[in-house]
Amino acid sequence: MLTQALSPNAAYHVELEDKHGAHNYHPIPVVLSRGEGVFLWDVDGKRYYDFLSGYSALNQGHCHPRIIGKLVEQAQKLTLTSRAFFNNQMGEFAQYITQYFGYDKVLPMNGGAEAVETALKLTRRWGYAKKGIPDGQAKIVVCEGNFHGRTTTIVSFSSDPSAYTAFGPLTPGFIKIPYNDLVALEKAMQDENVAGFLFEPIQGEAGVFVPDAGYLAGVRQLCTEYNVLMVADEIQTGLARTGKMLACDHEGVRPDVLVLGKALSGGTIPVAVVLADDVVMLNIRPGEHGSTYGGNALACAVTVEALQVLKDEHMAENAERLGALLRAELAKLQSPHVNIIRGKGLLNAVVIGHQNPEAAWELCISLKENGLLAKPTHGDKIRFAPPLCITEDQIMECVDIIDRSLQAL
Ligand code: IF1
Repeated sequence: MLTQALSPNAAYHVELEDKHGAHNYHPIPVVLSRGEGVFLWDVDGKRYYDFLSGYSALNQGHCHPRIIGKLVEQAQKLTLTSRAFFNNQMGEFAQYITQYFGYDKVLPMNGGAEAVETALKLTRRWGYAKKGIPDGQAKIVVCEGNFHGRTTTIVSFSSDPSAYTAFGPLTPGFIKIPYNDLVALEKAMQDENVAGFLFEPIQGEAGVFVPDAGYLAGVRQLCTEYNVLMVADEIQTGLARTGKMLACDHEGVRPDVLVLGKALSGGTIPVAVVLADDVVMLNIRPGEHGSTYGGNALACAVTVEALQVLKDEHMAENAERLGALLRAELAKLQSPHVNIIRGKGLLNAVVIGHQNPEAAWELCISLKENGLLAKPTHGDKIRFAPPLCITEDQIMECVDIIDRSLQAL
């Protein structure tokens, strides 16, 4: 079984998790106990490059000293009051994040799926209050291949059977169209009950699928023309990951509703937000939406620091430059097993081609042996997304690890 290749110490943790934890994951067999910057260490002291970055929650790197410093400092003063009372962190946080991204208002939640749910409720509410859609008739357009989280409503419009099968009854009110297809989008929007278009500027779970140049600008134009809210889920693509602060910045477009999560707290605590202007946000009034932990003092303080670190350390520029380097160096390897290399900034994926259907998994095992952690998705794709503090020398060392692992395939 899984634990055979592990040290007794690592096997101990894996067996406990297997025995007492739900079986909703299939991890790479490595047990980690420490992280710093681009590195992780396992329980036996072996060091690895982290090429997953907690699915982009760790853009700033593991245990960033400024973020951990703020976390500890605030944790010793005040962590949570609930929104039944005011706290002395939320106001400054709200001012900071709305100015940072250029929106009137922020609504803080915790996990990404919660923030997406919030965006869906805001979109429907705007549809009724401002667009005049008859009650109960609002529709939201989404894309095939989407990933927006795991709640019952969100899995209702997934096109991945493993996400929705036997979790019904499913929530109605969603129209699915192909991704990267402006013609299909325009056709869907002709239905006057469409309130919004929810999409990822780059599809993450689909295997880092980058749309054609002009897609984001086209989406913006159609949303404006048809009076439909442009709702961008930048939970994975935002916060400097793709080489700009937001992936939408690559085409200079501003969504009406912006959803962020993951790296908002630099991998420390769950923080996700929805940003929008008053015309959208003020349709929800006191008592109509909320969350016990949303906007807690600890999260607010940590988020301000994590966002400031992204700017102070020029992480978007670093992602842009080193992402281009990574893709160019991987292409030079000319491996017969790498069919496609794609991505933007440091959000990248390779598509593995091999007669063995387990090749991507085996490559990840071999990468692990050679000191680099990555995880396959959909069988044949491997995401290469290190923390954005990685250096040029480190990228070159990682390319060498990938080269050696590919050759062993
Ligand atoms: C898991 C993928 C990444 C997201 C977008 C919302 C959420 C996510 C665009 C929900 C979450 C995750 C969750 C993680 C795997 C992962 C993922 F492979 F599924 F696609 F990152 F690439 N919108 N993405 O990517 O956020 O509720 O999880 O905070 O283990 O399920 P959450």
